Amino acid sequence: DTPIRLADYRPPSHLVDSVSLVFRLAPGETRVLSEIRFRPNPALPGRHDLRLDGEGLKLVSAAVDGAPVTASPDATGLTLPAGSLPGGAFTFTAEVEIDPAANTALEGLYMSNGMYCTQCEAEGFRKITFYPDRPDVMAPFRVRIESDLPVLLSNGNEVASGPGWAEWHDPWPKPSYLFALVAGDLVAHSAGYTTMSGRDVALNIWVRPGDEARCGYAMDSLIRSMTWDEEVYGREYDLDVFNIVAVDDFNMGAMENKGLNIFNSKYVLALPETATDDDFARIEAIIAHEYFHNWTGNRVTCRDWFQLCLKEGLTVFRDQQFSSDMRSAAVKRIEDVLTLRARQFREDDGPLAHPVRPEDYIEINNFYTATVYEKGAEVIGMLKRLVGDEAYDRALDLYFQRHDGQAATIEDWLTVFEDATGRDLSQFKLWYSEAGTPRLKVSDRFEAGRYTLEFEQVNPPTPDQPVKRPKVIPIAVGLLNPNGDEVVPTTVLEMTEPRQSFTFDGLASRPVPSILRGFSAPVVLERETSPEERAFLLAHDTDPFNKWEAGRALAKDVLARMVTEGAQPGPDWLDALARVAVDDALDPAFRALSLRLPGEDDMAHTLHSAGHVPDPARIHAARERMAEALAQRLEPQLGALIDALAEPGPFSPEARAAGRRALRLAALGLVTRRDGGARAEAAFRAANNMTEEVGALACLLEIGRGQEELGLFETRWSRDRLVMDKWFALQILHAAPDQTGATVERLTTHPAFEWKNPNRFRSVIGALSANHAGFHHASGAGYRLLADWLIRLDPLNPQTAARMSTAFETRARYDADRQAMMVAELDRILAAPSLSRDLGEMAGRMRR
Ligand code: DPP
Ligand code: ZN
Repeated sequence: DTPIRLADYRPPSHLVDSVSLVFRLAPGETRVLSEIRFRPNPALPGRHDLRLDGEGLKLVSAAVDGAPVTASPDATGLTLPAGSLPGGAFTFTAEVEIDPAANTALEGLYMSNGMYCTQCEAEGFRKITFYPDRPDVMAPFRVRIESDLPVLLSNGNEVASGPGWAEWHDPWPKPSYLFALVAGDLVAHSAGYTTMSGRDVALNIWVRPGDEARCGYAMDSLIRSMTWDEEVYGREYDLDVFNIVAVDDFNMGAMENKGLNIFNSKYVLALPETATDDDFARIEAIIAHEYFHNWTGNRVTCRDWFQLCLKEGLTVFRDQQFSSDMRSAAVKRIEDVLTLRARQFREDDGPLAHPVRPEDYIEINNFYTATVYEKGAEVIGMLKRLVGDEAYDRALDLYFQRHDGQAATIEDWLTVFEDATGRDLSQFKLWYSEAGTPRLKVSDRFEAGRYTLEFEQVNPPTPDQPVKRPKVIPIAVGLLNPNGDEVVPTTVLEMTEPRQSFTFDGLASRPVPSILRGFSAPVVLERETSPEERAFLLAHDTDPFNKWEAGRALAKDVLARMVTEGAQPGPDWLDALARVAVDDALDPAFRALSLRLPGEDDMAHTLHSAGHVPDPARIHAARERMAEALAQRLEPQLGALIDALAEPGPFSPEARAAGRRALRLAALGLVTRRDGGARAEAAFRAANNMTEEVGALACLLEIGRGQEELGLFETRWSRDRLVMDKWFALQILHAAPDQTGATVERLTTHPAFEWKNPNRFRSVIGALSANHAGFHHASGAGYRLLADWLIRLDPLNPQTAARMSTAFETRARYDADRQAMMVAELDRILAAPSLSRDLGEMAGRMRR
């Protein structure tokens, strides 16, 4: 498979003025009739062949202006030679047959539990009909659906319907990846919304009968998203109806198809008894994310797939802003940084590292990554920090004004900021073109009232990018007096050189610096700091992110010494954490995050970066000892803490109540290590919501108990797919390292292990790779199991198989034996007889 390169981009030979489609739905043989109005692209003089993408289509007939097409399709499409085309505009018509019932890849038109559904991003539309399936070809679509199913949906507004058919018209020109169609026996949870200019919009969340009572939180999130986008970005919705459909079989989280968002049902359906607080938070964020795409993605789309971060980075940034406004901004920031480090820093550190805007790919589906999404959002956060909030708002207004209706590039995006602010962003642009996480080294000195911070940035090499240039790094800094008062409030230093110093004058004594406040840039801060200084910042920093970070760094230092030197956790860390745990002046959610110990994968990464070869079993054992020590230290306070945090009254999914539950469960986890599980068993039985039910069960599983509760849980929830996903995942996530493989083997023979369902597959096989010590067990059983299942899934669903193969991306951290076993598994994958392009590219890159 040959790579596609950004440098090879060519504008389309023809533009599309309108598309009209008819779908005659039948599970095994759906007919798709298309009528596409083309005209030569005026930007390209001369006459050109027209290449139409098409894969797996049975061509029944095709014509240009009524004259039959004589060319025949190849494996990836159909070429209409220039000589066979009229000089001006013309109409291409085609009839093709497709087989949605046989579509297990869940890309294009497929079936899920008797319902028809589409997923066209990135290149699924070519599995529906012949078309220039590229985002820079935009057109209005008219769609007629013929089927006996009661609900027939497509993009835009419904214009007519009758028994067995419906017609939809989407007036907004869109690329084919935003096309969607749904047909099924569905019911709607409906509401209305009046936009800022007074237009009424019908809102519907379509689900299977029986699920309509579970849509309330998603609908509420949608309405809050619509309001927020009007208030904060001045963006109004632009159709008469906004439809969301929940589907059980879906490769990703959700999809922003114009006017018809399609969601993985786990990000729509929620009741307090079935969904955890984390589920509620994710539903809110993803509903917002897809809705926000209506402007950042749909109205302004991407010229080509290399520009994916143009819509994804910006839309993640917007959904993060939204969640911060709805919840605690400090807690949201900490959670986002935890995710960034766990996924993106890890990716940047291994063979899959790539720039936020990649320069080549083999399969674009492999680039829906933490780097494009999460680092893409960080880059926008930095831009906003550098230009300031007011200039950011002006730039965004200009962006929408200038590029509405266009397929744009990162260059367009940065030019908007340059024009709005007068800044030169050529150095800043390196954040888009160079992979890797910069290291920021800091040293400081104090003399005669002058405090100097000296920074050095090191930009390590990544695959294919041996040499890097210095980045623009916004470093938010505050200074504290030794008595804990802030003497210099947060100031953003703009670093542009490899080494750079910044001075602060007029200080009475040597200050304590709080550096990279709010995690102002996605870099690794390297600074030799004493435990005392970390404890001081944990107690006194006014920046909540750095306050948490100080505790985190302290915990990681302690854990690292426990792993490498067999040390015991010292009183410094235990005392500092104990103070935070019972400090009622602090937000419970913040306290819960502070009590969360560093993850084992994170520790393996940290130890490897510090020059050690991480031993997963030792890391696991040390982390266990750390939890025991904390439980022992806090034991006298835990009971009272748990009782004080009990939530009287009905369940509320709001952040305040969720934070109290999080702290309560953190305390319960510690108590369980002391009381043998008595309190957790009682909490499990008393739970009236899924957060506490699953939280108490996890506490028990952590100490090797909970078998009886697992049985009760299974009996109670065996008919609920989403809840059963949790049941599968929990047992594997909390299995002891030498039990993980056996637990996976047992659960994969469970009758409810429907491995073709991506959620269920992820809940078992994804949980395997998320159990660090279990997956990296010295026997190699974890590696073997993962490879077995990837090889099995790949021929059916290459996208999900490829996504889950990234468990092997950390290979280089480990010892020679483990590396050899991982290599052997990657080789076995690469030798699989029907290896997909998706998994082939991933395994190939990880094998290098
Ligand atoms: N464009 C989709 C999203 O990120 C892909 N899953 O929202
Ligand atoms: Zn998105």
